[in-house]
This record gives sequence, C-alpha cells and structure tokens, in this order.
Amino acid sequence: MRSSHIVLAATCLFLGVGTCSNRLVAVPSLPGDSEPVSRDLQSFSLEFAFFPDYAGNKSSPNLFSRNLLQNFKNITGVYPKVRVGGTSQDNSIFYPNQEEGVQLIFTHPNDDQPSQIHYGPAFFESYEALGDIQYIHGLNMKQNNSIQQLTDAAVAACRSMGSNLNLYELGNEINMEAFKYRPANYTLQSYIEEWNSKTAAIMNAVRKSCPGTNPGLMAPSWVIAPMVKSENWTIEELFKSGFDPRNITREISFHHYFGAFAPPLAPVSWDLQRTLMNHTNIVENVAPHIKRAQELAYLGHPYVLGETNAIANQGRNGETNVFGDALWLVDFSLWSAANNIKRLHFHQGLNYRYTSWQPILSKGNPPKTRPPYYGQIMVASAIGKGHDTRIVNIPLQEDRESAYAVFNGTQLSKLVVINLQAYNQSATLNRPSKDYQFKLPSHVKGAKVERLSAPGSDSTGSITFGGVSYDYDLLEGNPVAVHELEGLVHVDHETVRISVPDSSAVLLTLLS
Ligand SMILES: *[C@@H]1O[C@H](CO)[C@@H](O)[C@H](O)[C@H]1NC(C)=O
Ligand SMILES: *[C@@H]1O[C@H](CO)[C@@H](O)[C@H](O)[C@H]1NC(C)=O
Ligand SMILES: *[C@@H]1O[C@H](CO)[C@@H](O)[C@H](O)[C@H]1NC(C)=O
Ligand SMILES: *[C@@H]1O[C@H](CO)[C@@H](O)[C@H](O)[C@H]1NC(C)=O
Ligand SMILES: *[C@@H]1O[C@H](CO)[C@@H](O)[C@H](O)[C@H]1NC(C)=O
Ligand SMILES: *[C@@H]1O[C@H](CO)[C@@H](O)[C@H](O)[C@H]1NC(C)=O
Ligand SMILES: *[C@@H]1O[C@H](CO)[C@@H](O)[C@H](O)[C@H]1NC(C)=O
Ligand SMILES: *[C@@H]1O[C@H](CO)[C@@H](O)[C@H](O)[C@H]1NC(C)=O
Ligand SMILES: CC(=O)N[C@H]1CO[C@H](CO)[C@@H](O)[C@@H]1O
Repeated sequence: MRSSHIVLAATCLFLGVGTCSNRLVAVPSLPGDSEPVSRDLQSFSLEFAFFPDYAGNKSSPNLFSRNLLQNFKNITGVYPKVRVGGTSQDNSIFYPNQEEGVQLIFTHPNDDQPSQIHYGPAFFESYEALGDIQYIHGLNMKQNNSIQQLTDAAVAACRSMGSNLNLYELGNEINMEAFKYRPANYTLQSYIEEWNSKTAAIMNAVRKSCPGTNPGLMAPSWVIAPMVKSENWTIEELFKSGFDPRNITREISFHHYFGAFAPPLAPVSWDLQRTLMNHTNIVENVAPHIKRAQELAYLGHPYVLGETNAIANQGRNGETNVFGDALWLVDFSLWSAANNIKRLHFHQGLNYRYTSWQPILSKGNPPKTRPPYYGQIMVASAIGKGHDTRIVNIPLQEDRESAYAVFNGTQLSKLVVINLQAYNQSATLNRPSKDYQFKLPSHVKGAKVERLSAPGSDSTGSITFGGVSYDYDLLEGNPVAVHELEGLVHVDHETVRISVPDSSAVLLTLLS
C-alpha cells in the first residue's frame, strides 16, 4: 500500500485544498556559538523499579529492548546512555544477601509504582543484558539510617558494572521531595551538607573497592515542572553555597515535564494541541534550561535533562501514548539540541502512559513499540553518524509548525519540517497540508525524503519513519520496510518544495 501522504501532497499542490502556505523560506546561516550535537542526544531514563522488566537479566535478556536500543547505534554509531533511577530510586534498598534481583512492594496493586524496592546483587545482571551501554546508576538519598547501606550499593554497582558504570546519581528530585521526608527545618544548606558528606563516603568506598574506575556524579537531578514550587532552592545558590567542593560532578542534570497528569485536567485532545503540539510552548518550556546552562557554563560540565518526558505522573492516555506526542518529541529534541542541551533522557517505566515501548506483557498490555519511539528514531536519523553535526532552528510564523536545518560542519546537509496541526485519524475531511519552499545552496541537486507519519495525531499504531516500522509484532523491534520510500525531490532554481500533511514531519537529506 502506498502511504497516503503522497496523494495528500498532490491534493495540496494541484487542487489547492488545505492550507498550503507556499512561502519561500530562507535557511539561516550557522551562528558562531553553535556547538556540535551529541550523537546520544536521544538517551533514556529507566525507572529503577522496572529496570529488570526492560532489560531482563543475563540468562534471559529482553531481546525486544536490546533491538530497540541497537537501532540507535546503527543510526548514530553510538548507543543511547541509560540512567536507572527516578522516584523509585529513593525507595530502593540494596540487600547484599537477597537472591532475587528485585522485589517490588506495592501499597495498592494498581499503583503506577511500588512503594518499596528491595534489590540484591542479581539486579546488576540486568546491566549486562542490553549491550555495551554506558549507565548512570541511581542511589537512594532519602534512606537516612545507614551510610553502610549507601556505600554497599555503590560498591556493588562499581564491582559488577566496571567500565559500563559512567556516573552515579544521589537522590531524585530532592528540591520537590525532601519536604516530604526531611524535617521542616531542612534547608538548602542541609541538603548541601548531606550530599557532600554522603558522596564523600561513596567515593572513598569506591576508591577502595574498585581501584582503577573513576565514576563521577550526575547532579543535582532537580525537577522543574509547573507543580513544583521550591523558590529558595535555586541552582545558582546551590553552587555558590559550597555544593560539591571536590568537583566530582561530571554533568549538571535537571528534570523537565511539560505538565502533570493531575487535576484540573483539560480535555485531552485540546491539551495535546495546546501543550505538546505547540512549538511556542516548547520554546517557553525549554527557555529556563537554556538560560541556566549558559549561567552554569563556568562550571565546565555538560548540561543534560537527566529525566524528561511529556506529562509528569507517567503520562496521560490520549495525549502521551499517541502520535502527536512523537511530533512533540521531535520538535522538543531538535530545539534543545539547537540550544546546546547535551542529552535528553526520556523516562520509561512499565505500563507508563508516555513510555517509548512496553517491554513485556503486563496488566494486559502486550509488548509494543509506542509512538514516542518513532519520534526518537527520526531525531537520531537527523543527527546521524557525523562528529560535527550542528542544528539551527528555522523560524516559522505559527505555533503549529517548526523547521530545522542540520549542518555537517558548516555545510547544510538536512532539513526537518514538522507540521504540528492536530489531525484525527477518524476525520472525514481530506487531510490538509502545508507547502514549504526552502532556498538552498547551489551545490544541492536533490533530496531524499523520509517522513514520520501515521493515520492521525490520535493514532496509537501504524506509525512509520521513512516507510520503516519497528513494531514488536513484525520483527521484535528490528526495522521492517512496510512502505516504499518516496522518490527523490528535485531542486529547481536552488529551491526545494515540500508538502507536509497535518500531523506529520519530514526529514530531507540533501544530495549534491
Ligand atoms: C545493525 O548493525 C549491526 C552491527 O553493524 C548489524 O549486525 C545489524 O545487522 C544491523 N541491524 C540493522 C537492522 O541494520
Ligand atoms: C532472570 O529472569 C528470568 C525471566 O524473567 C527469571 O525467571 C529469573 O528469576 C531471573 N533471575 C534472577 C536472578 O532474578
Ligand atoms: C531540625 O529539627 C530536628 C528535630 O526535628 C533537630 O533535631 C535538628 O537539630 C534541627 N536542625 C537544625 C539545623 O536546626
Ligand atoms: C524562602 O526564604 C524566605 C526567607 O528566608 C522565607 O521567608 C520563605 O518562607 C521561604 N520560602 C519557602 C517556600 O521555604
Ligand atoms: C501555544 O503555546 C503558547 C504559549 O504557551 C500559547 O500562548 C498559545 O496559545 C498556544 N497555541 C496553541 C495553538 O494552543
Ligand atoms: C571540574 O571538573 C570539570 C570536568 O568534569 C572541569 O571541566 C572543571 O574545570 C573542573 N572545575 C574546577 C573548578 O576544577
Ligand atoms: C561531513 O563532511 C565531511 C567533509 O566533507 C565528510 O567527509 C563526511 O562524510 C560528512 N559526514 C556526513 C555524516 O555526511
Ligand atoms: C479530534 O477529536 C476530538 C474528540 O472527538 C475533538 O475534540 C477534537 O476537536 C478533534 N480534533 C481535530 C483537530 O479535529
Ligand atoms: C546515616 C545518615 O544518612 N545520616 C544523615 C541523615 O540526614 C542528615 C541531614 O538531614 C545528615 O546530616 C546525616 O548524615
């Protein structure tokens, strides 16, 4: 079956149906301060409690997860980095004598997360199941009755993970959580003293037990989200007040969500358009991180979003498990990359409503590649294998559209256009599209066309990028071509013309 966008593009061009803007857009030149984009921009954060469900273990690795991660390596040449942490990290206790890898204790069986996690040495087998991946292992800061428990966990990690242990993290979203389990007089200064003394104990234990390894810390892993109000906890204040005197931090990590799945809830399809499928809103949400990254550049650490996703509290059905979320993910990722944010760890958990894939059958939900994964694959494809890739936003007029230029060194090499106008798969009207013309350098003779498409922004399946499906049911997450690739587009008079249906995106790879 030919994909429908070809027909729709023709409708736009020849019959004039829809909102074909037909403007000639100039591609901005590369600004002097642009930095190369990390090939592992698309990275992951796996909820601590559910890491074994995602990874499996040595004797039975989760091949589906392994395939989905391997796809990134094939596209960019490097694996995503994986942080194992989240709220459940601060409810996890390491028991050196426990035989089972992990025991999850749920307060209510239908809760999204267990209230307690007990893990033993076998938990670390999961780190060997997915491939040669660099990990960030989360340690519990909330637990406050034994330093030994903390250092045992750190030592178990460095002993079993060796060089695959990239960083530790101590505590999750303390700027929001500390008030729930520390006394009322717990201040920023208390936090600084606690973090400094606990990380000193961790590093001493690691130096003794794992000589030759040198893992640092990802910190402070605070969260910025609409519901978090911790006005006296600013990172500028943190670093000015004696945090990390030994400079063991290697990466500054913040967490970010675009909203929360909590009352009052706006209608879901309205929120999808308003909050996620909205370039202006993405720009506004990322702005504080861009500013903070610039202000903290003097520290000499990369700035990453160590845990992020669309809507906090594990997402919202109809908004984060649908194709519109994949389009949000592409725009959010490219905007962040264009503004020197080094990595985005998209948070994952079993049965979560925003997860990129469901790794095993659980609560009636079968293993499945979900829409956000396809957005991640498109971003990875835009970045590719180059070591000097730079990304620049191409300003457009509306909230519901977005475009980027990708450079190899100083040479324009790719274009991305995202049409963020919601389109329901059940709609009966012809699918409208927007028509763009870009002015290109004279050496460009044509372009390869790869589209991110689905029946609608509310689709949970039938998604492809470049005609390729990564569905579990086809080949367990390996790529399968299900649509023919569209023919090359020609470049006439140094101009390329491309039609982008509502709720879809396109990657043009320029050919000389
Ligand atoms: C990915 O790359 C590996 C190693 O080069 C190769 O063995 C494998 O066939 C590739 N997979 C796909 C789906 O291209
Ligand atoms: C490894 O995974 C298999 C399959 O889920 C499970 O039966 C086994 O108990 C796990 N091993 C450990 C040590 O947890
Ligand atoms: C905070 O309150 C606790 C009792 O809840 C007390 O033991 C501790 O000394 C107080 N700390 C400071 C810094 O005032
Ligand atoms: C912030 O600090 C000020 C001054 O110390 C204090 O009055 C205020 O209550 C604090 N706010 C919060 C939310 O702790
Ligand atoms: C997009 O977001 C901006 C900023 O939050 C808002 O002002 C605007 O109304 C939104 N546009 C749409 C189409 O929802
Ligand atoms: C701290 O370490 C980082 C590398 O992780 C380095 O770039 C920075 O200059 C160091 N800062 C100080 C004050 O030594
Ligand atoms: C980038 O340009 C360099 C120099 O022209 C070339 O060798 C390299 O293959 C290009 N990389 C990509 C990913 O196109
Ligand atoms: C999609 O369907 C929902 C629910 O029926 C409706 O509220 C929304 O306006 C529709 N959106 C578009 C873009 O047609
Ligand atoms: C054993 C332990 O972890 N104690 C810590 C409890 O928390 C306070 C700060 O609130 C630290 O100072 C202690 O070291």
